[in-house]
Amino acid sequence: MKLYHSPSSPYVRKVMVLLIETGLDAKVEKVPAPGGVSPVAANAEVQKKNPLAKIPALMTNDGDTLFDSPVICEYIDHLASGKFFPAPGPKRWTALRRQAVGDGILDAALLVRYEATLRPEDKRWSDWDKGQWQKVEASLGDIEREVATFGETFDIGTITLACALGYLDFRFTDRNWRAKAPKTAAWFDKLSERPSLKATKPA
Ligand SMILES: N[C@@H](CCC(=O)N[C@@H](CS)C(=O)NCC(=O)O)C(=O)O
Repeated sequence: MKLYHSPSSPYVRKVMVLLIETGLDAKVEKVPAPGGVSPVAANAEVQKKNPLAKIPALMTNDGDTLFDSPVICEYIDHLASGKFFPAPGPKRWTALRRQAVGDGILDAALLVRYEATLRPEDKRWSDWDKGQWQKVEASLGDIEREVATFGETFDIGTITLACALGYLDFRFTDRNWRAKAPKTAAWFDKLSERPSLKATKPA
């Protein structure tokens, strides 16, 4: 299998954590998207495999390409023991909801980053930044209210939340999310000691 990969992509990180946790890491060749990916200039190589021109994209041994990260993660989990996506029932709905919150934080944070790094300065719109960041903060508020119930749960939900928080640390240090969600920060710091998260921490 081959994975379009970038060490700074938080969605790729989800996939990498799953690969390491399931022991399948060595079976997947990591391929950098040549020249990188951008929402304003589709990467032609990646787009041959994923019409959305986004990473991660996983080329399977059957000749299919899977995307996006929730689909790839569930596929990897299926190839292994099926431990990180609970079977249909309350645990699964909770895990998938948490995955949606984590992915949603990332989607909003990435839009903020693209606005700040890609949009020409004279065309930037501060309401855009505010609107997207408000989603990040509301989501952090939800996690902060729920985090005491996480216990030792380590599934696709908590993995995604960890990748989202790691991305906020990586790209938005100045916004200091930790001050607004101290219980979440403590949970995240403990979870970050796990080898799969240490090995994939963006530098
Ligand atoms: N929903 C997708 C999001 C993937 C995504 O946005 N990846 C970024 C890199 S971190 C990307 O490829 N951006 C290029 C673009 O938006 O065209 C997933 O979960 O995999």
